[in-house]
Amino acid sequence: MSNVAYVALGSNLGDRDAALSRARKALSEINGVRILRATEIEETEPIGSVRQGKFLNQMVAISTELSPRALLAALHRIERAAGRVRTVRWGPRTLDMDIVLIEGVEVSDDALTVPHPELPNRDFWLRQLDELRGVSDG
Ligand code: A4P
Ligand code: MG
Repeated sequence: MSNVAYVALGSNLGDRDAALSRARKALSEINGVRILRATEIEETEPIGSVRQGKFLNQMVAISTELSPRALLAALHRIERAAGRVRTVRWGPRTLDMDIVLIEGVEVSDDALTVPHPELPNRDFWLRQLDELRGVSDG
């Protein structure tokens, strides 16, 4: 069985474009994951109280045969391979990958909340999600 999931990519340290492109490649190389579509890359002002540089953000739609938890573990491995070091929550990062939404799936436990709780607060996520789902605002 496969599900359609939406994964947000963000980077605000180092070569941000390269980080996103490596993330897409790594995603496509996960067993049981296929990239369906990707949005344009957008530069966004940092959200939250931490003073930091601008982000590049992008969202990809994937089909996945993994469980939500297995997908999260795979994303964490990719983040680690990108040299991500967790310091401050919501702070600067070479690569951040979040599960924004999985069609037809809700998860709420200590390690994973889907849909992502920040979705309603992030205009660019809402816009990118609409774009990937083919919703037009006309
Ligand atoms: N976790 C729970 N639910 C999820 C989910 N749906 N997707 C847990 C991914 N992870 C989820 O995340 C902490 C823990 O959240 C994970 O270990 C996982 O078990 P993290 O990536 O280690 O920490 P974080 O990213 O610093 O915190 P968090 O809460 O994930 O923050 P966000 O939402 O990732 O925000 N400004 C702009 N313009 N663009 C950005 O992309 N991103 C952030 C980080 C802040 N400001 C930003 C952006
Ligand atoms: Mg995160």
